[in-house]
Amino acid sequence: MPTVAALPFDYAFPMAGVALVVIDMQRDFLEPGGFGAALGNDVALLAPAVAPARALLDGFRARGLPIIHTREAHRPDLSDCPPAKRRRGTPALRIGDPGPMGRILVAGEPGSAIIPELAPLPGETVIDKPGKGAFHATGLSDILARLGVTHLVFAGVTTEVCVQTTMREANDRGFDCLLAEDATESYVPAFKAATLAMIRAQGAIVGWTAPSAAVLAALESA
Ligand code: TIU
Repeated sequence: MPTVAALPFDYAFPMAGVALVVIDMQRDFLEPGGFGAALGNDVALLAPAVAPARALLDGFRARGLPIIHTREAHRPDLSDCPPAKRRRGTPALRIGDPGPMGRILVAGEPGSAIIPELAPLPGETVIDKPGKGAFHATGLSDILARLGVTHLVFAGVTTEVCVQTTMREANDRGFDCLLAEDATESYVPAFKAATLAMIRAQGAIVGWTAPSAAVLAALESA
């Protein structure tokens, strides 16, 4: 089996059972004028994850391996947005409000799109999710079961919010999960570092972490 030099120890995965999950690499989080900026964040902090995420996409695409893209995006009528989520905090713009990239965090609006560099290709799965975790109120479990997937490699944003939540959901569902360290970013660098540490603590209590190059090296060895 291909084996990634990972922390806290090697991560082996079957080629027939691995998928790449790219979390929420949307204009709403990575560009000015979207949800991330409305919450008061410096969106430029997420940019370093783009090239490593693209390298992982290229590696999985070259081998015909399954790829799942997620978007945090609500229905236009906000029927899948809990009022508590919309009320939370004192953002400049709330979910559903009109902004420079269309309505904030609403499916089909320009801000909801995945950034062009990481745009899904035909045949790749795209999941709109109303929560931070990608398993909550989506068909992701069924999709992965149909594909026979047991091992998930994660990239995307933000590390401690949607990526970590989804990894924890996946871990509880029995998947072996690895987070590509350089293909994820946070608006709060200390939170990224803490998340990587807590994922792999206690003997991979949530999963593994490794540089994207180590994942690609394992794919190449297969
Ligand atoms: N605010 C923040 O860091 N993240 C989110 O709201 N969503 C995702 O992480 N995708």
